[in-house]
Amino acid sequence: MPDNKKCKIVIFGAFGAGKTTLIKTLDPGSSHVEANCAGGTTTVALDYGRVQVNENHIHIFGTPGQERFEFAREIIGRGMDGAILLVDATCPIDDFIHHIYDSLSAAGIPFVIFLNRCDSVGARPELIQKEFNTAVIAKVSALDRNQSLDALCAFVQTLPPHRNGH
Ligand SMILES: Nc1nc2c(ncn2[C@@H]2O[C@H](COP(=O)(O)OP(=O)(O)OP(=O)(O)O)[C@@H](O)[C@H]2O)c(=O)[nH]1
Ligand SMILES: [Mg+2]
Repeated sequence: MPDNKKCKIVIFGAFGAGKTTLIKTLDPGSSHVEANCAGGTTTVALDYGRVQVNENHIHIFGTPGQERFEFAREIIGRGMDGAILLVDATCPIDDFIHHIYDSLSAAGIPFVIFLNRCDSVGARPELIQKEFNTAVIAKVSALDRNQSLDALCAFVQTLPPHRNGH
């Protein structure tokens, strides 16, 4: 990524996959619009955080994972330079994840799949990876800042020039 540039990255993924956690880890000063739900919180609007790497500003938006918030995902995604599809590596892939994958592919948005919760005993990233054998994939734990930051930076550096700066 060239110096002195900014880019918009949007994180998509299923309910509870770890999108908000990833943004909190990347930017401890990030902002979140959440509601209480059974045993925790759920995003009901969006997350926003910012990461600066050298002179480059990466603006990161998190989307709600509940299916009824499709309209919010559509709004938050406008003008994005790249996307992260965050997948819980402890659960099987479902139709919702395929829907996001297909939508990003059809729109020609550069995206990477982060296989999350790789710190958990039940994680099976290799099994999930097989379902997306044509996509760029990183194994992460959204609780681990170095891992998450490295994966984010590696992805942003792959963005074509017209998408990694304005
Ligand atoms: N062990 C482990 N727990 C995680 C990880 N990522 C997220 N979690 C936990 O998973 C729960 C849900 O995470 P969230 O970040 O709220 O998930 P979300 O994708 O934003 O969920 P929605 O906003 O409802 O779509 C929280 O209790 C997190 O602490 C991870 O990599 N490892
Ligand atoms: Mg969330």
